[in-house]
Amino acid sequence: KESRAMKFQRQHMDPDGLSNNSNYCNQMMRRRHMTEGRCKPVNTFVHEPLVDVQAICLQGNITCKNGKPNCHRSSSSMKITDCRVTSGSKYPNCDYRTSQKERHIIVACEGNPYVPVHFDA
Ligand code: UM3
Repeated sequence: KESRAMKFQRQHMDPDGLSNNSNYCNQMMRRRHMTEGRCKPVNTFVHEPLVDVQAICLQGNITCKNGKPNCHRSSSSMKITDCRVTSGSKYPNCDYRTSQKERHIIVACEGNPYVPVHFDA
């Protein structure tokens, strides 16, 4: 079974990916199996080395949007791509808008080893 840590990597990690084309989200959301059963409405991919994203679990501890205490904010800004389903998108033809950004990101971490399991913001 896929662990929560592996699920985070499938849904949110694309270290070598360049999203410099408007089809990035359409391709990646399908390739990473987030368009099965429904179109996942919002999803962020991070274009930084896995070790750097795992290291966020050791950085500033904050409260998550759901009120749990295990969120962490990256001390540096990171290259990311936000994928957001378009208003005209109709399952099973999931259509996404691709937006490249550089932001501090917030992830939730769990387990031993203490690793990212959820993208909070
Ligand atoms: N989500 C992102 N990026 C955002 C906001 C939300 O990827 O900027 C994802 C994270 C959650 C889901 O999925 O939307 C519901 O909040 P996850 O827990 O599998 O990471």
